[in-house]
Amino acid sequence: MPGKEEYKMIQSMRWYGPGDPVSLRDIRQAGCTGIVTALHHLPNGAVWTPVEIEKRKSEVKEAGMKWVVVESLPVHESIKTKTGNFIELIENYKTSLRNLAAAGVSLITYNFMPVLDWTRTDLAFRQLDGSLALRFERAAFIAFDMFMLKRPGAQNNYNADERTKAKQRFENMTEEEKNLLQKNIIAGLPGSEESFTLHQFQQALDLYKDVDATKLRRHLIDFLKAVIPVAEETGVKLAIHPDDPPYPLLGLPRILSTAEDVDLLIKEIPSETNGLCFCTGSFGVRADNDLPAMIRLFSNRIHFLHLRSTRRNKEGDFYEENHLEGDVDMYAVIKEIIRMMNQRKMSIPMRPDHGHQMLDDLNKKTNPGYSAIGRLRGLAEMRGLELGIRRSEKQTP
Ligand code: DNO
Repeated sequence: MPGKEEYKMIQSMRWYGPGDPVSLRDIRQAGCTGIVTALHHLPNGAVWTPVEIEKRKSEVKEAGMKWVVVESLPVHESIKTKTGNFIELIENYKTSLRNLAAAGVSLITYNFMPVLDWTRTDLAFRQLDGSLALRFERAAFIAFDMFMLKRPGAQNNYNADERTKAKQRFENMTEEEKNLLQKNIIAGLPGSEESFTLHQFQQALDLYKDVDATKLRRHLIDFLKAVIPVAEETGVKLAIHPDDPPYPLLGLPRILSTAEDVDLLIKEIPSETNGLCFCTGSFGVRADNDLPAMIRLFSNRIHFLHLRSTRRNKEGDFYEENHLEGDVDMYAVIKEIIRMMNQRKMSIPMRPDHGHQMLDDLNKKTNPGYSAIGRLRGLAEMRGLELGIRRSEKQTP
């Protein structure tokens, strides 16, 4: 029986594959033993073959680490809308799960956000210390929606004050700023599976005109009912990533933003295989999401951890903070995680999610949010925090 102190967060980082400017060696030197990666070169919906999986697995192994989490095995838009060849796509998904399980890669992250994965308006929000953070600015986002995309009916999603601020914001933008904003929103952030032109983007949104939150939730449940038996049979765990940001955007439904949303999903599919990627940076944008309470509540379903912090303001904007600052109480979060791991007698993979672009990385081309040094800083801070909490708890009678 391992001792209590042996259940530790498995320190991991995301790696985008051989084209990632951050190397496996860099990640190893940051103190990681786990790699979170996906076969990004395969088109969304294609089967992940044993050959491709083995290739990635051995690259990671040769660097002295283990492929601990797949992020993401993407769910095709046709499965989300239940249109076109969705049945075949679900079969492909099952085959990929079987192939991954056979290779011993048994933790899979996915999301069910329509059209867009994570969304930010500004990828270089300068901090007082000169580092750059990712930011979501509500007025800029509404300006994009109403005056650049010109989405039919967009004005109905915002109140008068928001519309006025967005208009002013738009009128004060240079052409260059407009282009950048559009690119940031629809050209696909790293790890997003889709990338669009403005016209394609509106077409993608139109596919959801008859899909409201109830319907989307039903589609998620149907998808899970189809794949969970395969996951159970092969020992794979699924971990859904929450909506980022955790509220509807562009009139699209969002169904995994709150504790209530998670609860609904669990009630429908009680199997523990149906789990969560607990992302503090996504859930934490909402003041009504009590993160430590959610960890207690969903304890046995938290299969994977994304740890980072954000800071919000009254306007509905937020930016990504240093990992130990901002609105996420990382001390309380990690304390709960330690309690959860001890209770479940298992270690859970964690990645520092994003980090600021800083130091030497300011002179390099990096994947927004995924530069080496900012993530290393976050990881090191949280590693220390975990050790400190663990030690102090051991000393408490
Ligand atoms: C962003 C990531 C997301 C996440 C997907 C999971 O940094 O957390 O892109 O990988 O939503 O499917």
